[in-house]
Amino acid sequence: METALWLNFNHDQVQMVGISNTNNQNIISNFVEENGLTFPILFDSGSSGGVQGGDTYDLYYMPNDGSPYPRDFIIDQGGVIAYANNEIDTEWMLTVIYDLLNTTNGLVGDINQDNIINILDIISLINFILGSEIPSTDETMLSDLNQDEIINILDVVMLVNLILN
Ligand SMILES: [Ca+2]
Ligand SMILES: [Ca+2]
Repeated sequence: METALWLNFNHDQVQMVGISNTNNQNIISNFVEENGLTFPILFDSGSSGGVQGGDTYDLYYMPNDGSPYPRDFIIDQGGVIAYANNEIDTEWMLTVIYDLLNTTNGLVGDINQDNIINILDIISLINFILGSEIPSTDETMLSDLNQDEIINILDVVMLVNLILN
């Protein structure tokens, strides 16, 4: 989550928050430290301070189900839930995020704009990075996969992952 989602995207484009099911600061701090997290963690109010969770946890808790409550959500630009899952599925989350970004930006990663993301787009991207081709304004936007306003090897890595997935 930290590296695949939070660190990969410009935070103007994609915001990520964790929601703790406890208000026990020691438990939260240990979790943050163990996992090297840098995204904000929110409290679930109403927690007793143990690990039983607070008001929101209680609302969504489903006893006797495999996993007791949905853990991961993606909320779109209009405030509508676009994804909810009770198991971690980073690849699926990335696909949903790209779909949401693409509704306003064109097909990010499709640098030659032929509606397919494939090896030809990787070749164009590498040529831009090496300076052997100069990208147009559109191509610059489509080449910046992680939306950090720099075109570099990180965008190549994301494009390769997008094609392989
Ligand atoms: Ca293409
Ligand atoms: Ca970039």
